[in-house]
Amino acid sequence: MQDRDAVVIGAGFAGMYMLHSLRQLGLDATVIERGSGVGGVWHWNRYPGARCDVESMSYSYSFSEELEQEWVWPHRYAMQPDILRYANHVADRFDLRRDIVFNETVVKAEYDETERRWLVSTGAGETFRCRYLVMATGCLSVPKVPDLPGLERFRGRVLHTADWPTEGHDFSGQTVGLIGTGSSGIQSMPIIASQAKQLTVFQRTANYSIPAWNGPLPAEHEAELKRRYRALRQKARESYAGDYADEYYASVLDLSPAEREVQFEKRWQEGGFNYQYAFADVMADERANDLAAEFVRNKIRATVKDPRVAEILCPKDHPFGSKRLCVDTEYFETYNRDNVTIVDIKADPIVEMTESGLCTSDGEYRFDTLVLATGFDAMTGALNAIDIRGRGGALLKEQWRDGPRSYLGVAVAGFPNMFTITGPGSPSVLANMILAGEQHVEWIAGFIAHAEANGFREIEAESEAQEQWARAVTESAAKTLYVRANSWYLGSNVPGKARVFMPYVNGFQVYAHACEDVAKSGYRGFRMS
Ligand code: NA7
Repeated sequence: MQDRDAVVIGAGFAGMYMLHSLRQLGLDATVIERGSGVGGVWHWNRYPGARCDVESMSYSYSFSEELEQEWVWPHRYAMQPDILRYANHVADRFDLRRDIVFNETVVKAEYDETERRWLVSTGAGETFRCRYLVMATGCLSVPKVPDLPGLERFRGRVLHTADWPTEGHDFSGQTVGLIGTGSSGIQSMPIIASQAKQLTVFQRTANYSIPAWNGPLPAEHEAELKRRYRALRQKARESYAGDYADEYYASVLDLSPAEREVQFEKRWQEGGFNYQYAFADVMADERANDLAAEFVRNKIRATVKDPRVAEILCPKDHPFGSKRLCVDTEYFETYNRDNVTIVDIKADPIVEMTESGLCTSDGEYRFDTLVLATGFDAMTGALNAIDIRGRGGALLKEQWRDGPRSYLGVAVAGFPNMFTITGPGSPSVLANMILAGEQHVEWIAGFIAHAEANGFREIEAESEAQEQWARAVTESAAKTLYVRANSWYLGSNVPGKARVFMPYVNGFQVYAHACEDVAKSGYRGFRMS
């Protein structure tokens, strides 16, 4: 048994900063990480084309001015190897590794009410006892493998984008099947197609995607951003998506048809998420959403030469942005290659896997390698994978059977001294994840400092505050078009998972102010003893 002031689970960006912040409070903390290195999602998702959809100058830590000034991002949007290099640099620069235990999976965390301590056990049989437990387990860290009948029969190689082999995989000369056309499928597909002899994409739902227009970050532009970094970071903290690029332009419906086309085209040419976030009514009004969606569909029709393929690729059964928007590099263009085929598996469903490929109702498709870009058990998957037992031995997973409930996305009633970073009920997955993580870490560290200074041994969300927050999360989502898709935001991508909208949709800035207010009020909604 090892005693610590705090245990943090997960050494992604949130976990690393949490460790740094706990040290600054003078606390003795250990991070337990199941992977062999830091970086979390960027450690596992090594598939070709993996890239961040938030610009790199924004998707980076803001807590250290020296760090943000010295680090050089080579591209406008950072590729996975660069982000992982950055994570490793941070771990070294702040000497974090000495307090991180790698290659250990936490299987159980149990609250001892008498001692007011958490007992955290790993699969290797190690137990840590601590006063504070911080779950930095990530929102997209449990890959989802689809239940394909006969998958075990397939003789070729199966790769999941979120569990990519460290040594990589060369598709040269291979025939490849790809299932999944979310962000991971859309990012990896053009690169797989450029290497493979033949690629067949099995698409269940067509997705909206905006070009990234990625490229080298010009040195003068970088220098200019670095000069204005403080102001830009502040702007990001006051924005909906936690990104300094985020700016409300206008309501789509207030624009004349001609002006609308100009504005859609402008955002399209800028690339990335701003196409969604620049317009105030796109996620709130169906008519505005339809116009934004049709503009994207027309771009697809203008890009993909075969009209039949273009129509398969045009999303029609969910509102624009209601599934996480994708940001691509030549995704639609790649369907013009001779070695790429698309199969619409909604029209022609997969029946079973075979030894050499898969069968749909139309016949067999053969391939050497199957790539699963089939997503994650998002937001609650990693928390529910651990046997977390709070007051009275209550199991978190059981408590969340009908959907997760938390106070501010950081704390759960009945689970004292435990915090969740970017947990369900927070806006993190709709925002810049590094900034969202920083905001949580700073708030949690502030609360812990408050508890330490006042001699509180137990701090816990009150059920009533939690219920109020959970209601606000659900009710605000219900007013938007986000709830109109079968997305991972709603848990509907995982069979049997409760259909509850998990992120807080009112914006990062509104959320951060709510957290600040709670802190300023002396932590309203928490019981402290
Ligand atoms: P996503 O966005 O959840 O996409 C998963 C894709 O896999 C999506 O197209 C799914 O179709 C498809 N899928 C999942 N299960 C199946 C089965 N059983 N059969 C066929 N197709 C299936 O995951 P990503 O990894 O791409 O991205 C996750 C997040 O990472 C992303 O949102 C960003 O935040 C970064 P469906 O739409 O469910 O019909």
